[in-house]
Amino acid sequence: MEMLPVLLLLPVLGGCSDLLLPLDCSDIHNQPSGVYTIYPIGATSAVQVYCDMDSLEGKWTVFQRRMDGSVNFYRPWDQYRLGFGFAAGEYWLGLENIFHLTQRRKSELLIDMEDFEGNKSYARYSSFSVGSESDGYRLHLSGFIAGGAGDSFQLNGMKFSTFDKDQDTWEGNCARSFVGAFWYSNCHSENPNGVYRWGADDSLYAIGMEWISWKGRAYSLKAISMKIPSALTFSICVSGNPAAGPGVAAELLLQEDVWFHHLLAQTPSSC
Ligand SMILES: [Ca+2]
Repeated sequence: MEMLPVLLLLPVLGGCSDLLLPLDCSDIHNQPSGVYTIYPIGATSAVQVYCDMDSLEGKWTVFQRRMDGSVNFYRPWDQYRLGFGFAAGEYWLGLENIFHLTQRRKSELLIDMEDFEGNKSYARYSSFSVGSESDGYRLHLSGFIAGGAGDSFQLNGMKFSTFDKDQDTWEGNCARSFVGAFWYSNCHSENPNGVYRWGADDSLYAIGMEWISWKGRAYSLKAISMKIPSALTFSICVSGNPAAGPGVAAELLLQEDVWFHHLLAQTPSSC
C-alpha cells in the first residue's frame, strides 16, 4: 500500500468547535455499531446515520439500509435527494449527503446482503463517488472486489433516476417499471431500492430488492445495506505551543487510513 504524506495544510477560518463535528462515522471513536449524528455538509447539516463498526475493517457510514420492509422506498426525486426513513431501521441518507461524503476523496463502497435462509454475502468496490445534482448525481464506480455476491452493479456513468425524474438510458422509465429508484441504465441487474417482497417470488418481473449475480432475478433479499468507509479529508484542532496563543485550526488532506489514525491519535482531545 502506497502511503502519501500530508498533502495540504491550510489555515481554516472559524471556531474549533465546528471543526470537531463528526463528518461521518470515521469520526466516531471507540463506539459500537449504532445510530449517531454526523455533519456531512458542515455545522448546519446534522443528520442521523447508522454507523457499522463491525463489517470488514469497520467504521462504515451506511447511506442505504433495508431490513424488514417497514419503509416505502418508492418515492419521488426530492425525497431521494434529501433522504428519508429512520437511521435505526430502514433509510436512504440522501443523494446530496452522499455527493458531499464521496467528493472529498476517492471512496470505497461496500454492499452487505442477507437472504431469508440466513446466508450473507457482499460486493465491494475500490472506487465510488457520486456527482453533483447538476450532473444528475452521476455514479462513478469501479474496482470490483469479490465478496461472494458477484458484480451486479455495473452501472458506472449512469445518472440517478426516480419515477418522476427519468435519467436512465432506456426509452421507458426504469424506476416506474421496476418500482424503485437507482442509477438505472436499461434497466438493472440489481434493485436495492425496489419492492420488499419477502424472498422468492416471480409473479411480477424484476421489481423486488434483487442482486441477480447472487440470488437471481426472482428472489427479493431479506436485507441489504450500502456503505462507505472513512472520509480522509477532515478537520482537526492542533493545540500547538500554549505560548503562541489559542489552538491553531488546520485542515488536513490525507491519503491513507494509516495516516488518518496516526495523526488523530496525536491530536489533543480538546481545543
Ligand atoms: Ca428513460
